[in-house]
Amino acid sequence: MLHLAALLLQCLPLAMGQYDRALRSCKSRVTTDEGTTWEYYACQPRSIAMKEYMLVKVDPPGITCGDPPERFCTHENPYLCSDECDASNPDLAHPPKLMQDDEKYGRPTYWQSITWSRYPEPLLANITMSWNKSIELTDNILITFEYGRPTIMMLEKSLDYGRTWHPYQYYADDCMEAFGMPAKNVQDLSITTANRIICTEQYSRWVGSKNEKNVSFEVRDRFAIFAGRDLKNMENLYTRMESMKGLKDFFTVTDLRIRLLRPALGGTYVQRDNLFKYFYAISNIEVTARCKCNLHAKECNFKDGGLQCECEHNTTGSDCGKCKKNFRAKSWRPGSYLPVPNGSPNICTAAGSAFGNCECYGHSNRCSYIDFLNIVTCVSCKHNTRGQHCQHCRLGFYRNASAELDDDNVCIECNCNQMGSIHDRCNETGYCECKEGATGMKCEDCQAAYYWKQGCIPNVCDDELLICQNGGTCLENQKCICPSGYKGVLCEQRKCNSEGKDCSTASTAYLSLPAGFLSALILQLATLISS
Ligand SMILES: *[C@@H]1O[C@H](CO)[C@@H](O)[C@H](O)[C@H]1NC(C)=O
Ligand SMILES: *[C@@H]1O[C@H](CO)[C@@H](O)[C@H](O)[C@H]1NC(C)=O
Ligand SMILES: *[C@@H]1O[C@H](CO)[C@@H](O)[C@H](O)[C@H]1NC(C)=O
Ligand SMILES: *[C@@H]1O[C@H](CO)[C@@H](O)[C@H](O)[C@H]1NC(C)=O
Ligand SMILES: *[C@@H]1O[C@H](CO)[C@@H](O)[C@H](O)[C@H]1NC(C)=O
Ligand SMILES: *[C@@H]1O[C@H](CO)[C@@H](O)[C@H](O)[C@H]1NC(C)=O
Ligand SMILES: [Ca+2]
Repeated sequence: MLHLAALLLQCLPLAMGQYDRALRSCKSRVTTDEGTTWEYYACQPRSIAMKEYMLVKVDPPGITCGDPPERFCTHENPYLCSDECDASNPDLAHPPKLMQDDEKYGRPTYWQSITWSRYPEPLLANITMSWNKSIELTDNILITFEYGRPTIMMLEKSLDYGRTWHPYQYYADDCMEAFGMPAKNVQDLSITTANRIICTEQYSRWVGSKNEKNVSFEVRDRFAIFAGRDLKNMENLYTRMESMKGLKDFFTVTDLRIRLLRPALGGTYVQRDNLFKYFYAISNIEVTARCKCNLHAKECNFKDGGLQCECEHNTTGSDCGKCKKNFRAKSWRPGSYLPVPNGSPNICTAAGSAFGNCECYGHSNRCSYIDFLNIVTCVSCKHNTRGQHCQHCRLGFYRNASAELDDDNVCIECNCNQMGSIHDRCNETGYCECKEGATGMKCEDCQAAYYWKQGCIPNVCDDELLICQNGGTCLENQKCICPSGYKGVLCEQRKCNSEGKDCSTASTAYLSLPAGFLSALILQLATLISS
């Protein structure tokens, strides 16, 4: 079996098919003296034309031509502006879906933008392609432009379903001028720079709109850096994918975005008197890739509106990215391309089959038997877990109630405010235990009548109960600034001067009554006297 696969690899035509035909089975039945059992291998789905499954969005709104109807002309025929784009007429409309249709017969169908009538304001458009699934590119991305390729554009990618975007490749007729980057070709790259983001001038110079229509993102040429010109030595590529950090991810995307930044100019500067010949038109976007299934599936099917791996090896998830329930004796691992040619399946094993009956929820790879307790326990629980089955959170962490017990992020740090809390532990809902005067989930706030100064300190004065008397003003709840002639914490005492013989009696009276009460009393007296 092993030898046959290796033999097949060497004899197949040396095209994409070779890369594709590797690792096509996840298991096979083997017969030994003891009977029949299964043997498991790393496996991956075949690569397919992904344009069929992509969701295309064009931005900004209103960038598609035809609403209102518009005339345009071509660089080849710049003074014959008889072509028309009209969104309401199916024969003259150029909606985005024409970038991904099948063109078996006749003339190309294409999406087209409005013309550059707002020159010199730049004519910008984004074309975003989404799969809602991680996919791994296996061949060049080809974008086919009718009426000339853009002078400046770039390709971006996302690995997280469109939340964050990263440049993938820059394209310009003058890379230095457009992006401040030196021009490079993928052929200039080496083993250590194979996943470098470059700017290329190869697809942006004017060569006539009929001669060269494609703009490419060169996946094959990058593979060839490892596998040789004719992609004969794919094993070397696989080996590198396992060992070179970021190489596998470089070819993985969930979304792609073409940013069109300046249309074809026909080999000359912009002619302001005829702006009808500047626009974008794309007839096809070819993305060849396979579903990313972490080498745990050989099929990937369109289901419930999206592509989904048919996970084997007792894995699950849209990318087979975790172990099935009850198969979490060890942490999940992706399959490996190594050793060639069959790789390693790294299957998920049933709890109980590895060592006694010890489930560790994927937070530990090791169990150990404790003699005097007569139990088997998980060793070195990871992800801030603890306990016999790594089923509890370490002190200073609390359980995320909406996460499964085997989630890597099941334990969330308490993050108690050091000044405001008694210790760094929290209860099951993440609340910390607060020192006197502190409040809030993390004890980061103060209760009323306290102020924050490396913890919560009781107010000396404020606007409610501890009001500064006799016209004093409260400074940051920390002290009353008294007018001259008064003193005391709340300025409640008259300063004694040489003739003030009442002042000692007055101050005793003041002191024996609460300040608030006293001010209310004075106020009442004053109203009595004045009425
Ligand atoms: C295109 O997308 C980029 C982010 O990837 C964004 O900054 C830019 O504003 C978008 N342009 C248009 C015309 O929507
Ligand atoms: C994306 O795929 C996931 C499952 O893989 C599904 O739950 C979700 O609804 C999909 N989202 C969209 C927008 O289709
Ligand atoms: C351009 O790309 C298309 C696929 O979209 C392909 O059929 C065609 O042969 C390519 N043309 C050139 C010149 O590479
Ligand atoms: C997965 O689990 C099932 C039992 O549910 C078992 O029959 C099968 O052999 C397991 N597969 C692998 C690859 O371990
Ligand atoms: C808890 O887990 C859920 C599900 O995995 C996740 O969506 C959520 O962000 C987590 N909450 C926190 C606070 O990390
Ligand atoms: C955690 O503490 C907060 C605040 O004291 C309380 O409201 C909550 O009920 C507590 N949760 C549990 C599970 O004890
Ligand atoms: Ca088309």
